[in-house]
Amino acid sequence: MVFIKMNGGGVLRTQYLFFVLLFIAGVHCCLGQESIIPRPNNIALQEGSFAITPKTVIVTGRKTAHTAAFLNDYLKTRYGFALKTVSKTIGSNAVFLTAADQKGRAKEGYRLRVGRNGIYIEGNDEAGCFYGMQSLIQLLPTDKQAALKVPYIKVTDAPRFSYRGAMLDAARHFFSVAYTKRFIDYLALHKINTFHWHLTDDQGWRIEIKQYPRLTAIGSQRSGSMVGHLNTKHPEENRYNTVPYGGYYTQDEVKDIVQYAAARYITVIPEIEMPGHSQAALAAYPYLGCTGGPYQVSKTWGVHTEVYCAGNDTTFTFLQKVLDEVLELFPSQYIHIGGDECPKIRWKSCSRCQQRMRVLGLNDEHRLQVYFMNRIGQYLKNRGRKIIAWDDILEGNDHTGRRTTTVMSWRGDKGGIEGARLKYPVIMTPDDKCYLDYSQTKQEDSLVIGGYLPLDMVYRYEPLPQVLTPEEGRFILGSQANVWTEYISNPAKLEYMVFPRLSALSEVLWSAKKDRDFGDFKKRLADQLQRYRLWGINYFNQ
Ligand code: TNX
Repeated sequence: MVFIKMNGGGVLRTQYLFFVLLFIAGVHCCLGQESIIPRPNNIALQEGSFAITPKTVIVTGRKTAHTAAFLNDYLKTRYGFALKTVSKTIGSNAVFLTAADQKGRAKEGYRLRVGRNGIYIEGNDEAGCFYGMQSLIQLLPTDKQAALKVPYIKVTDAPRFSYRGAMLDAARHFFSVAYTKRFIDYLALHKINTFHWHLTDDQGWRIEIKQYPRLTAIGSQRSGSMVGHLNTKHPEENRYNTVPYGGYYTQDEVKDIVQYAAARYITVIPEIEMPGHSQAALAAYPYLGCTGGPYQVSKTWGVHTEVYCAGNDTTFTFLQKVLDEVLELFPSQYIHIGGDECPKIRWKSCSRCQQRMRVLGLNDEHRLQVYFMNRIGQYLKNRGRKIIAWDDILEGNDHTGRRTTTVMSWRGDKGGIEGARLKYPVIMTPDDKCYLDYSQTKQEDSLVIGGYLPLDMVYRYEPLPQVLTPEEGRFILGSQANVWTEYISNPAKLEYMVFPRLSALSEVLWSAKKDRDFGDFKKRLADQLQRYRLWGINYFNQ
């Protein structure tokens, strides 16, 4: 554009300027800039660089095998060659990987040193070594053809929060096994350590349960999907297509994904929603609802009236058997049991629910939900697991019981603040700061759910609310990006919504608060976007 508008002299001047800029960029590069995201705690750049060539070896052992494998896979797919792995070497043309497991050192922390004698990554534990390798990856050129020169550098680093999550809603739209793995890779590249997998909802049940085959035979399929936005005020205006939509993960696929994530130090937490957001399960087994149905796997987004019957013991038998299978597949300490947005309309007019309330002396339906969640929570606790639930779990609760639930605060910070004050462990996922299904631009062409959450707002998000005392603040385990997929039907759109906002959140979660600086982040982001190109991510360009 600039060239077309200018006269001849203008073109010359522009060319001159171009070379000056190129020169500055060259100097900039040779002085050894780095652009690691999330920002490490300490970095010291030195003059000189180490070249990784096909002759370089990786010195690795049992504890660092996953790290070596990821690095080699990365080098192979991005630069076309992998390195030989050895258990020791006397040479210095090597990447030395160690995982110390020393008590007293910061969990997931690492030291990375690049110098004349090789590249050394010392993890405080296995995961730490993996994260050191992630930082090393970000020191490599983003040009596939360039020599793999790594600047001499010393990095010491450890994360600020122990829970660094991302949630993907696979229920509203289904993402293939292959793509889900890719998504997990992207999380690893951002030093995220938890993948919260939203597997069931009104619009689809996505996990095979052998004892209840109709959950997938019926519950994973819907007869169409919404076209355009959900209109809650005028439901008669909602429009739908008639394209059958469905998909689910077999148990073998689930195991494969859990293992794939584990090799990247990512824990997969499954979410099995209850008592609301359960219409797909009711469509499969109508006896689980208060009215007995018939029900359909929903085509409409939003909150649904039909929920599991809380008065029927069969509901609990069903959920317990489902969870038995889920526990076999997911070794995670936590199981997410939902608990959000459960209308009480059906319970109010259900004789069995009302009977249960009378017997237990519960004076309203919120209490019945507390009973519901506690009963399942106890079942899981007896099997050595802990539950996570959305902040709705705090409603109607007298908080006399033990704090076995971790609260996921989604309706702003409110639930998290209340939860921490009541001494519940808390994960912060406030919708206005962490919902990556919200629009990142004021002029969004594509369909989005609403809400405005630009990059800098994510970056400036502080998971530790100021109003909490240090004592209360200790209950905040970390934070998580949530990606609900009502209006995200394919990987390209998903990536457009998630990146680069996940870069911003990764820094919120990992880096020291005092080092957070949006201007500095933006500078490093330019390189990160180049890396996104290298990784094939369809990111949103500001
Ligand atoms: C509310 S966040 C929900 C989800 C929707 C989301 C849309 C939460 C616990 N429940 O079911 O997908 O809003 O942003």
